[in-house]
Amino acid sequence: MLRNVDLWTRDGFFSTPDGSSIYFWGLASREDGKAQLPGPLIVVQQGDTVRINLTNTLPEATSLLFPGQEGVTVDDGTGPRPVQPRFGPGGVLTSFTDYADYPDNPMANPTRVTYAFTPENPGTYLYWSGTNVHRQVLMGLHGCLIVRPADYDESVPARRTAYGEGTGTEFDREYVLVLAEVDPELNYNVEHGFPYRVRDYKPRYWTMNGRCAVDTMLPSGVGYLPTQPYGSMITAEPGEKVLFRYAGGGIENHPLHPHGNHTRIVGLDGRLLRNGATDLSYKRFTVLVGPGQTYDQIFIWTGLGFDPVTHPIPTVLPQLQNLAVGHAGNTLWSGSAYLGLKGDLPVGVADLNDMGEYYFMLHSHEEVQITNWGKYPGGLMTMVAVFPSGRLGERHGRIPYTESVPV
Ligand SMILES: [Cu+2]
Repeated sequence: MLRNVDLWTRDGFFSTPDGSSIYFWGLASREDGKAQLPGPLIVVQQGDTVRINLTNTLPEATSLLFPGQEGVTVDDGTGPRPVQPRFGPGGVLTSFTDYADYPDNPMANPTRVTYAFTPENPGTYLYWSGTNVHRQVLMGLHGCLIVRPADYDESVPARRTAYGEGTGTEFDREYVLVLAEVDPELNYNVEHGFPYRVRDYKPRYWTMNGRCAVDTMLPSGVGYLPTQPYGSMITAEPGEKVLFRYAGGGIENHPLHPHGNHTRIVGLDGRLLRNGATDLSYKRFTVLVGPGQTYDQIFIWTGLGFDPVTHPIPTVLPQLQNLAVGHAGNTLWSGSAYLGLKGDLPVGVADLNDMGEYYFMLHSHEEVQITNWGKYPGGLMTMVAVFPSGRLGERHGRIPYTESVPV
């Protein structure tokens, strides 16, 4: 199937929970749309003909690279040709790939180019600018590309997989976490046309799907974060297979873990961890997501099936007076150690727990990365919420075929 994706580069501002509004460069999926951080999630299928139409409105040339895709072509109006690095006077590398020029360039090169490729392998990929990478990728020109396997069928559990039927990558829900960092000095200097030395790069904010905690836990598409549409809240029911797709969009390492749980890494950089019949998947607690890497993982929470009558937790549970609950005036704790039950909370503490669901953190273990300009909590942090069986509904953690419109 032909999949046509239109992208426009734009500038804009994004918000941080400590009240900052930061200039950035991003991609919009409509001509009159806002730039967004990260770029639009692109979902295609193995074997599709994918066409990415990039229109540049920024004050410098820009481009898109598709690491992991082969045979990428570019068409600037003169017919498709293989992408290649571009060199300026004196043989100086000016771009890792063919670019869309900036609108006011007196050379009058095209400001719109079309990249095309046929994804051969399912998995999770990144896309990002290949021009002035040290500035443009960090300014926000990066995003995630999901390639569904050729036999993907959301309505058939055996075919709702990351890598195809029989690969052990079935999932009930899936979540994408694109990780990056922000040095507001860079953004400020680009905004005002001031010089900036790359070696001075010092991030103060870390973003998960373009947001800093605690905004990461807000729903997708909230109106007060118009340039940061993607939430990172993870929800599941006991025993479900939850696919985590981590993608390293910045230039730092991000060591992520969900508290008290391992994940099984089934795919790395868009490749299934299997050699012939040999399963090479493995379990990890902390996953070090390097720049440009992607990790596909299956997470299963069982909770060991504890029940207050038939299968009690085999220890003496602390009593309320021995717990520190709700020092901020509210709590997500249910008051009970058992899933689906609620218990007493200290007087005056507001109860934010809905139905006895569990919450635990998923965060970076490089601890400066869980601050917003030095203030904890922030940055690369979100929550996993486990709901009682049958109570969550089907629509959480289902990524539709959005952004890439069939022609
Ligand atoms: Cu931790």
